[in-house]
Amino acid sequence: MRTFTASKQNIMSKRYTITTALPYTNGPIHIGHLAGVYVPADIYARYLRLTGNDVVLIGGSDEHGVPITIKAKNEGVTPQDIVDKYHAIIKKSFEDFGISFDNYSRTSASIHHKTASEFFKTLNEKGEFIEETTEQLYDAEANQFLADRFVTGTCPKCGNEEAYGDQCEKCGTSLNATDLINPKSTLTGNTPTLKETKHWFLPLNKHEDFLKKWILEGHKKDWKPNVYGQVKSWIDDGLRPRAVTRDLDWGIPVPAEGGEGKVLYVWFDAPIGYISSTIEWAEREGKDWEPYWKDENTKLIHFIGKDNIVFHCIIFPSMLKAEGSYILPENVPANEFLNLEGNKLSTSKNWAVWLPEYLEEFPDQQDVLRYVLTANAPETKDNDFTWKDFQARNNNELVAIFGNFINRVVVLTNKYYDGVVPEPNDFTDVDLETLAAVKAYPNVIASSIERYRFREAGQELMNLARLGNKYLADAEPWKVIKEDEARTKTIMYVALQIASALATLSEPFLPFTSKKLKSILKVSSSAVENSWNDISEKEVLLPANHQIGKAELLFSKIEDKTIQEQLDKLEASKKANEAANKTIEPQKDVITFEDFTKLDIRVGTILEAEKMPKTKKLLVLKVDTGIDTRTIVSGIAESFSPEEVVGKKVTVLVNLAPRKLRGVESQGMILMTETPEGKLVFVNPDDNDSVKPGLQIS
Ligand code: B3M
Ligand code: ZN
Repeated sequence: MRTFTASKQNIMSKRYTITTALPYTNGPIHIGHLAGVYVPADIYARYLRLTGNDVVLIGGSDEHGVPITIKAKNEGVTPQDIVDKYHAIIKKSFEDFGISFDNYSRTSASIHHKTASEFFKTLNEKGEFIEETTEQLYDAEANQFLADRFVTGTCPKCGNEEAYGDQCEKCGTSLNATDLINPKSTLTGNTPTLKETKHWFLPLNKHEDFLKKWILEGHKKDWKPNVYGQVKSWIDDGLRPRAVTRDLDWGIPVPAEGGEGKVLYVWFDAPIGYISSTIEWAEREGKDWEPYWKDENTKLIHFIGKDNIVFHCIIFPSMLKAEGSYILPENVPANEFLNLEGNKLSTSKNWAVWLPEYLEEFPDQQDVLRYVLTANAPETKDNDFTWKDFQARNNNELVAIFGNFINRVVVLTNKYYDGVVPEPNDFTDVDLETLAAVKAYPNVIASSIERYRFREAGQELMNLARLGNKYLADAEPWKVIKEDEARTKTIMYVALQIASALATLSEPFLPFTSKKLKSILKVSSSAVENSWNDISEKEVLLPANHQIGKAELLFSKIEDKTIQEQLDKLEASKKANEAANKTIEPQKDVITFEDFTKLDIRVGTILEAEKMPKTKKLLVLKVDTGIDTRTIVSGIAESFSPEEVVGKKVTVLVNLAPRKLRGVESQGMILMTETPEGKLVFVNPDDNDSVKPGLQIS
């Protein structure tokens, strides 16, 4: 490990390399990605920049791995087509939501292939791998070795029957495919055979002592319990060699003799993507990348979801340690999972709020989602996103507290003083206490951020807005102005100081709102634009005689109708899933031909229809059966209105024993079927004119 001379910047500033999990480019990203990884990482990076640190926030697309090849195969395109499409969509989503990456790269980039290949070669030349020919799962029909998502089976640790060849997503255990119980190929459904193949293995067991000392002793206090606990259980279970190559054709070719037809395991190459993205950034900015990865004074922080803990706390650090010249992560503040309306977010079941769709339905309201996802972040346990809570936090906090306070301050300053910050007169004790309280907020919020408690930090920001709102409501300048001009000037001056503090301190959480508020207050990139530390250090945040701008709404109320539309969308997804997963009823017991001839099934025409009073499901029909016109009660009211069915030719079982339904005698049955989405459909006879009521169906 090298030590680099402190940069010219204020030596109080530290250097931070902040990485964010590289999303797989096999689909768009959703609210779970933002909540779990990217909003917290962005809050952290923005805060550190605002407090004068040297920060690089690194991201990129994870473009290798089996999920991408499966999607390409399903869509009849190449893996490169898939990654090109979704890399662009994901990169745009991050930009749209203000995730302030210094660089967002991709692992199909040549800089990454070069960096990962060199990393592998260095370890190989140092003898850090075990080269071994072993029996691996093989699907003869698909002529494909089965690893990662090409095979599923039962997890030997937790019994999850949908574990993958490299990881069980339920308990997080990392697996070798041959560990799976009852493995099944996801390509053909076949039970795999075993076939010999050579791979390179990283002997994690060799790094066990180092990991125990570095993590179990060294980070017991500062790593989150959910992270420390998972790592401890893996180490206690005993670490084993893990294959770092695969028999695949999509990925980074293995740069070693005997590596033909093999690629680096995606979880070997992807974390190196953090390094290659940093190199790409440094080359573009004319900087030296090495201090960000090799200076022991640099703090390396990995933001990830809990399913990536083993790769970031055990495998990647073992790789870095084996290579020998890199620093190790200072912290890995992994979040748990975010659920949606009580169910797990699922790409395959379309049970998600996709970021591109959110922006279509809530244009320019990125900060609302950032705020709500921060307020509900799954920091210590899985948490649930509900649209009702989204609406409540927007309307009751962002609109009613933050937005209302700012709007009042700006409207009244324009109304009373044409937008000019008034000269204050004597401060009361309440004024002085309020100004003192404002000065405390930078450290209060910082303390939460620096402990990765972003929910807490976001609520402290809202408490500052509450302070302003209460101060103004208690001071009632709109009344005081009638008797005491001098007092009103002081009240508005104090309120404007609070508004100015909110403009600065909101930036990590609400970057779009912060920018808008700075523009309203006319402080953007001017002498009166305050840094984070200014808020607690400067006596005056917004000086008298400064001219502010006109009022603009920062947030808008979200109506019930808008929320209902979102809930209806999810309901439709649920029905589509049920449809997709609906099992076909097994055949009933066999009947004889004689049994069948007992059924008298005729063509009928519905002549009249009306809703059965006090029920949602029943229609009372008048049906011309060709034999007679009779009443038939049918449970189709939730699928059809009376108007829709009058005149329809239908299939009628006419010799069904009459029965009373809600006091009405029903003399027969209209034959229907139900679609997987739960919609009833008539079993219609051929609709040509010669088909008349009374014709027998047999
Ligand atoms: N591509 C994302 C995931 O597991 C995975 C992260 C890689 S970070 C190096 O969902
Ligand atoms: Zn498991």
